[in-house]
Amino acid sequence: MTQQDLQHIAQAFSIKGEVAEVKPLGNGLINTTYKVVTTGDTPDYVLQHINTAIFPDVDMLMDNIVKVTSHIRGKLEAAGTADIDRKVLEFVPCKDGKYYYVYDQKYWRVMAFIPDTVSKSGVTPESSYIVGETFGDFQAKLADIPAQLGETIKDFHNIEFRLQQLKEAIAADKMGRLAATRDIADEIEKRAESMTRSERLYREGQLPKRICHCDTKVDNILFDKEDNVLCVIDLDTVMPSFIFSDFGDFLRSAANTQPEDSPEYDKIAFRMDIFKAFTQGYLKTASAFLQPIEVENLPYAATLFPYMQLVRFYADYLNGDTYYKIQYPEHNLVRSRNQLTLLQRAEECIPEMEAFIKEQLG
Ligand code: GN1
Ligand code: MG
Repeated sequence: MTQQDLQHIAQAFSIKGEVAEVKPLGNGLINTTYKVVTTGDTPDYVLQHINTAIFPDVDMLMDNIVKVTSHIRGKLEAAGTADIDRKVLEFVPCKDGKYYYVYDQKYWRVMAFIPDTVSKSGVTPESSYIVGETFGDFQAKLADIPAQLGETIKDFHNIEFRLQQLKEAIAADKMGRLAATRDIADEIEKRAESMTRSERLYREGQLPKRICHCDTKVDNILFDKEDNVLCVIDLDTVMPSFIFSDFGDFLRSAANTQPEDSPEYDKIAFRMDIFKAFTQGYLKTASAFLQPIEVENLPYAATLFPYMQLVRFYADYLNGDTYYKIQYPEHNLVRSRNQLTLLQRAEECIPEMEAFIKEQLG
């Protein structure tokens, strides 16, 4: 893309002011991001190329995002919140009213740039508390959204679907990798009944789906320079799911003492200090809307996500590594054994998790 192309794309949106320059911004792994600098004192913008290999339905994607950001904005306005433009993302439509622009067969979108922000990464009990509080608040604000949202990645966190994919991978055993790793298949099978309970409860009408973020981590929060939370970002995976998605997937990565592809399985522990800090923050903002069945199943959620990731990594290993990028031939096998170990360590903590939640709710 030349500078001229990028400026042309930016001008297709209803932005204020004249574009002076479009320059690279950040280092996202999925979408490519630029900053649109305007001349004079008009606001700046963020221009993003949408990765349609992962998010093929751009109409659904942008429709979800606009519904969610508008609903949150309405809540902030009703509460008389100050500085609303810093507390929720604002997407800018094109001159034809659509929230994306197609150029050279690529899909682009624009949002307002929020100046003077700080991003964080890494895991501490303090940051985990903030992540819990912030994403609990995000779910709380969206708990009464009247609009229907679509699944931007269909069946993304549906464990029955993931087990079905694994079943097919086992039946095909394309690479002949099953025999030597059968212990993993057995560990998965032995838990299949108990791990699919969320989907059963949903079918029985006992467990709701709500609007979840589905990529809960501190990197997806913008802070101001005084370390106050401004807003949640990276809304592509915002979709209907069980609240377990935001709760469990955060802990899957944050509470593991090792990276998810570490082969040092004996060093893997489930960090209860992270669980406690995160859960405390989460319950502070989410307990007002959570139903008892959701709260009761939070420890289950903490085991469901290592389990689901185990199923996904192992299926990909059996299929010949077609989904997750690998650096060496056994990479997905190592990831699988890592997640299996994390699952076992998390299972051992369930009584302590239950006691902690009970204590929190008094
Ligand atoms: C993928 O691309 P990344 O790392 O943000 C995957 C997640 C998995 C994660 C495991 C769209 O996320 O669901 O938990 O890898 N995202 C997709 O590392 O499949
Ligand atoms: Mg991600």
